[in-house]
Amino acid sequence: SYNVREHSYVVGGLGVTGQACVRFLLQKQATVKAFDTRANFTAPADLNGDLEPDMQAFMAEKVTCNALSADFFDGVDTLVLSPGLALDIEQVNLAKTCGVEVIGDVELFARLNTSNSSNTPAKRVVGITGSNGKTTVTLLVNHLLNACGVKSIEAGNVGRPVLEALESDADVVVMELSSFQLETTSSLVLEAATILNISDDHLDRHGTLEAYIDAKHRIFDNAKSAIVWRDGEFVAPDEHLLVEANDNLSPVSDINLSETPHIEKQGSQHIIEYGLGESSSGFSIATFEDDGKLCIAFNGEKLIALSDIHLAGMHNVLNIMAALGICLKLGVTPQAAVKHLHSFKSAPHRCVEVACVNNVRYIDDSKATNIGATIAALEGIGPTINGKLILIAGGDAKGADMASLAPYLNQYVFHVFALGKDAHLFEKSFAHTTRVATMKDAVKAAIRVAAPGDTVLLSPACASLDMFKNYMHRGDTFKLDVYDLHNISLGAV
Ligand code: UMA
Ligand code: ADP
Repeated sequence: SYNVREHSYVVGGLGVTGQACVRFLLQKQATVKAFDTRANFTAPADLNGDLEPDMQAFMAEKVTCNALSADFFDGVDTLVLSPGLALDIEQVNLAKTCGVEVIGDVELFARLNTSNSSNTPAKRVVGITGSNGKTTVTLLVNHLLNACGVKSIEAGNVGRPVLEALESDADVVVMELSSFQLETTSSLVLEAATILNISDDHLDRHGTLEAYIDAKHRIFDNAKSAIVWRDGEFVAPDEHLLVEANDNLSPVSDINLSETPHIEKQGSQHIIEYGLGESSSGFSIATFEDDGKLCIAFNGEKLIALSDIHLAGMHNVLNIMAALGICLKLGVTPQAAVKHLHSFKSAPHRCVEVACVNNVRYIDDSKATNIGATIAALEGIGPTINGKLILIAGGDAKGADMASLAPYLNQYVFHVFALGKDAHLFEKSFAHTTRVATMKDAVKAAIRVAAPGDTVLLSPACASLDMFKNYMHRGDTFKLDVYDLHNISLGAV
């Protein structure tokens, strides 16, 4: 079994992930030092409250922010790399040259999450990735499981480092996995895995869509089952195989398929499919004779009417189906889980109405950091409103081209006010675009154009980092500017 005391670690990057790794390894008395590539790095104490004394000492003595010396990795066998650091940076190259294994915190979790490495049984883990909807589905699964009496905790890209979840007393870990985390993970055993959808994102780091898809597909490598969107492109575990429940799980690559009858290909009962069309198996949309309403159905059986679902947009119906499928793989039936949908509160900055002034609605969808998310917002909101839709967008497009957004802008949007580094891409793709310098200018301009019945939507299709600390800061700035320009005090709404 894997014992951290038998290894010597370097932690690469000291953000949320890196600090959690250091804290964990110090607690387990492993040998560890760290580097951060930011020359001016100082431990952000406010991330975790005040740092404990051993962490403070570590930050003062064991962190290198300068170029690494040639002997930095002497005696080290494992580099635990943060997801924000690319695999091709010079520090990683040096590690590889020195024969050091490069893994992420999720891989460390995977190696430690075995029943024989401690007295507690391994936690059951489910994994959720995709370009959009990861956080929503992760939080929803966690909510439904807890509501149905399964002690679970959410972790990963959603914000809680996975090693914290390992130390928790939860029985189930619902893991949101980014493509960056999957790149450095190879032995994570999952009860259920899903790639919700794939659209262009993070091409600045992965280089090509293929490389991004490959990273996402690693989620199926040691998954026992998959939850698959029937109509989604690139989301099914095609050549990847699902491993049956087996006490002696080993990575798929080590298994000789012809001699291993317990491994089944796609199409087996280990796949649960879902989609918005009709189907007698898995999750589908159907009407039933009793009331004729459109409903989510499972194996042809009615679960809930769409009109009883409070999350906006058909993309959320897909998210709900995926979540119900994952819960089922943990033994919670869709019939039981669906009863707790209404008590789920969607996360902030995801298509949330933040104000309605003079009958103009202001919607914060700052979390739409790629084109796919903005399309979902336009398709979700566009058909439901009578007035004009005014869009505030722009930021860092991360190498994506706004051309694929153009048809949706043409169909639903009256005018775009474009912000940030890649504002020009909107001008190029949509004639009715005006560039603005700040969020306040964007809101001011939108107010000028808006009439009663109209909707002002912040759904940027871009990352926020060129102008804001993060997407939360961007969404909060939008809301504050809306309030400020209407002379509303924050306490009033
Ligand atoms: N950085 C450096 N040098 C370093 C370390 C970090 O320049 O040595 C920079 C990175 O390039 C990045 C930032 O600092 O711009 C943060 O990087 P990090 O690896 O330290 O990130 P963490 O603070 O550990 O947070 C990460 C995830 N962030 C990223 O993958 C960039 C968080 O997801 C996640 O919640 C957290 O681990 C806990 O698991 C955030 C995110 O934006 C929400 N994820 C991307 C997304 O959802 O699109 C992938
Ligand atoms: P992620 O964690 O993958 O970024 P979130 O749940 O935080 O996903 O949602 C991000 C953005 O994507 C929001 O703007 C949200 O409205 C939109 N979104 C959520 N689910 C989907 C989906 N299934 N398809 C497309 N867009 C979605």
